[in-house]
Amino acid sequence: MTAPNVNTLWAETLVAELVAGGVDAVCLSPGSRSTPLTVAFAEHPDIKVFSHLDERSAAFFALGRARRTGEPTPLVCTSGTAAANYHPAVIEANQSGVPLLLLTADRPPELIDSGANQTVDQEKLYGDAVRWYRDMPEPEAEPRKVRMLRTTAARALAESTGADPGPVHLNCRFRKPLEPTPVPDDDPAGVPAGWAGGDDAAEVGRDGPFVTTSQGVAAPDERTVRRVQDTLRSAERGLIVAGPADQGLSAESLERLATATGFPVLADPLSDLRFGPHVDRLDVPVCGGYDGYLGSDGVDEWSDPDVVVRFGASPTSKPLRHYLRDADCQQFLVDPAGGWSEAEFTATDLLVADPDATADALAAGSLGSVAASWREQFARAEQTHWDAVSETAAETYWEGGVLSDVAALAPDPATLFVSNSMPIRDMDRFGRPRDADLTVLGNRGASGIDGITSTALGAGSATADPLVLVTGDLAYYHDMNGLLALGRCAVDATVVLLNNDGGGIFHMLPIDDHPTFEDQFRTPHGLDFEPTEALYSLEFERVADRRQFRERFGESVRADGTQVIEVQFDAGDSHAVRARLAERVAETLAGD
Ligand SMILES: Cc1ncc(C[n+]2csc(CCOP(=O)(O)OP(=O)(O)O)c2C)c(N)n1
Ligand SMILES: [Mg+2]
Repeated sequence: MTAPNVNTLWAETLVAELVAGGVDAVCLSPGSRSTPLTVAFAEHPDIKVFSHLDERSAAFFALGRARRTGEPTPLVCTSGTAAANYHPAVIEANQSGVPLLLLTADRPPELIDSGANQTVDQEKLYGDAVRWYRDMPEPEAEPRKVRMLRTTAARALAESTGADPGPVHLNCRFRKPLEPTPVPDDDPAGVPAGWAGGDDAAEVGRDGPFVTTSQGVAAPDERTVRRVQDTLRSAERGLIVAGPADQGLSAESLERLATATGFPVLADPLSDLRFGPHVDRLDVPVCGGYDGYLGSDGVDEWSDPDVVVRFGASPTSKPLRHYLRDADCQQFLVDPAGGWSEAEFTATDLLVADPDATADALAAGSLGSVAASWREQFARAEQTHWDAVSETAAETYWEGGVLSDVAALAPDPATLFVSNSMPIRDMDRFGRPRDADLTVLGNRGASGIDGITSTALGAGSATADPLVLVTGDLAYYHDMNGLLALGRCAVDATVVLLNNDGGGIFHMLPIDDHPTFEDQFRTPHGLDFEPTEALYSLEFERVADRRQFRERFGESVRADGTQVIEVQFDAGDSHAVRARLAERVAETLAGD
């Protein structure tokens, strides 16, 4: 490797090792201090560059890519507040276990706290929200240091992936010259003569990554497997609950466990198990309507489950979380990260092991059979719920009806990103399980309404699937900057914009009748989003009813380019429909 100066050498070495470790894309934002990294990434032939002008959007875009792929896409920004703009996405990545690799450029240490321009304290900027932090030493063409650099690249990738994935932060210090300008080899910023000609591994690297990391898969030990199997075998009313997880339990392992146990499956829309061929193939019901009927009067009389096997994070559905909280039974939580994601404190057993390895090991034994009446109870409740959803959709159009249509009409395959607030709740309640390869993603780690568009577009950039984003109006407003990625990063999407002029979710809270409700909670803004069409070169269309929506949605998912389909609702009316629908289900179930 020939490098004009030590910064170039350092950055090229880091990038080469990341590429050797599997990195094939980067999110770059403009700035001066990051010049060595930016040039090294931009000029690498095997790197696809996603250029972002806004670091907050950049980090959410990288988050979205990682949600879709399970692999980190490095982020590069300059020093100062640029790095702080990564923070919201870092928090989300930390709390939902998504790989991120943050390469923040920084000044040499003597300039910290000196009044130097664009210089802030970037040491451990993201606190405990990262899996690993490293304040990188200043670049130097010294074999031991360069071996450290190569090893650091391998370690950064390993620390951000594996059983407990998350963000990794390397604070990269550079002193001038930052550009690839030649510096004499006897200058401190120069590369010593003969460096490029050596064959030391520090100088040229290895054939492949400098350090190959192999991460084992934790399987439960035999005694644990036997103990859990004994409990499952004696159960009459077992359940499998699949919570949110981007790279969690596979459909194949779920099928094996569900077949062996006969337990109904309650599949969160973010579990990647709500949709897929297993839905029709399994004899046990794969349930998606539980948010609408658990906790209703008709279900009150049901017996509690006597055992629950849970995968993934806490379910999106509050009625399900409460149902599990109130069930006096043994609950096994399988969590490879050992993260104790247990807001209701209902688990009685934590199995720190790989979900597939655990499900497969449990399914290998004979587990007896669960009472048929237990399964039928869920199957009947599901049927009642979905009948009520389609009858209601035929009579009236409400926000939940849009989510029901999106789940039913999304092409196979498709990637769906669903915003926080009511859209994800409505997808949870009204997105009917079906045999289609739908990857449904959301930001439920910290449930922010920021960065939604960018995360969706990042996910879209990592797949050939058609991309659908369902967003609320405040979430759309919050990340309008993210729309620039449509053109700059060449991503197409169908954006379903549910515009109820403010935060419709707040109607569900007791603050609903307080004098401050309108101005400080619902916050109607009256914004007309149509001009985003001209600003971001997309097609914007407002539809008036269900027929129009279904027609435009169907056209858009097959079309090139990006279409924003806005549907306007009154949030109060939508809540009234949700309530009526739930009553209808409860009455039918109570009458059964
Ligand atoms: C960054 C951030 N700020 C504030 C909130 C609090 N919050 C939760 S939902 C919501 C309203 C969202 O409005 P919209 O996107 O229009 O969805 P709707 O409630 O209408 O379904 C707000 C402000 C949040 N979750 N994240
Ligand atoms: Mg809204």
